[in-house]
Amino acid sequence: MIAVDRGRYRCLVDPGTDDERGVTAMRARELGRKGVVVGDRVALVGDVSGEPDTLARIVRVEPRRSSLRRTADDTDPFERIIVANADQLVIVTALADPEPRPRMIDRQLVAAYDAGMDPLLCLTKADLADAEPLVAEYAPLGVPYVVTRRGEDGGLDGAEDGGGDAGLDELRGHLSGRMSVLVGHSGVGKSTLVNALVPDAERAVSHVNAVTGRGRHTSSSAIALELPGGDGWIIDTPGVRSFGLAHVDPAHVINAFEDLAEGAAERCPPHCDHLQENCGLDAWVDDGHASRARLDSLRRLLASREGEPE
Ligand SMILES: Nc1nc2c(ncn2[C@@H]2O[C@H](COP(=O)(O)OP(=O)(O)OP(=O)(O)O)[C@@H](O)[C@H]2O)c(=O)[nH]1
Ligand SMILES: [Mg+2]
Ligand SMILES: [Zn+2]
Repeated sequence: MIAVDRGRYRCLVDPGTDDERGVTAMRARELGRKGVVVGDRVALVGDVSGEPDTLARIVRVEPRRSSLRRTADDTDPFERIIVANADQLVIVTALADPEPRPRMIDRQLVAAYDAGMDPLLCLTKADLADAEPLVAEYAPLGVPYVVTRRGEDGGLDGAEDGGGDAGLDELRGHLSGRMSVLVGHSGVGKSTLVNALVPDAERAVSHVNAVTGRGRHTSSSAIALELPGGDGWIIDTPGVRSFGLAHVDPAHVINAFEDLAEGAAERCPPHCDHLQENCGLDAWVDDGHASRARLDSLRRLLASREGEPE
């Protein structure tokens, strides 16, 4: 399923074959309360010809390989699945307009680790501010990153003139052959990236308010688009204000840190949240098994689950 609009689900049937076609479907009653989200693999019955004015029915949702979830805030027990079956979470952050918010990045990293997705940091608008300070802050985490900018010709990272688009090319390399989902605050440039990557995407992008520099939630629903040459999929999502993490299990987060997970298994008391005095990871680091910067970063991520959501 690649897009949903007012109860109508757009599905791609027989992808990659000569019979590939878009089919519009509705939920069948037998689905019950089960949600269908972008990225889901579904079974269709009824008219699956894809002809105009035809409507198929979704009767089953296949088990998900991954689900990206968030809650409205940290106390909200009701979690929403945003996207299913994605391999990679591209955390899009503008270097300016809007200002980067490291706490939001941290929370999205936690969501990626919890979902078992590979995170990628995408720092946009490098034409407005230097990427170096933010890159340095995230270096201990070892999260891969790319930096993009608008070139003088108005194209993203000089993509328009066929030169100087190193950042965009690097991004293409990371996206190749997988299903990736772009997340981030409104106005950071997610749809702009999608338009640069998928020539006929025609995603609406905001006209930034010159006073606030803020986008106005231009994209209103998630959509999956195939990259040129069938080289993977990219999912554009609407900007979110917060990324509630009520559902996250800290054990999933530490499992993303191999060097520290081993120490936690050996040295920590049961159910350690790794934030208290009796945590065994300080000694693990003192003994030279991992760096202090790594532990500090892990603790910052774990702590990002506490307090006010951003
Ligand atoms: N200077 C500069 N502006 C950019 C860059 N990338 C995007 N923008 C601008 O930022 C504004 C917001 O871009 P969008 O692509 O609509 O942002 P979005 O993340 O899709 O926003 P939502 O759909 O609201 O979540 C637009 O005016 C873009 O032209 C960049 O690299 N440099
Ligand atoms: Mg958008
Ligand atoms: Zn511990």
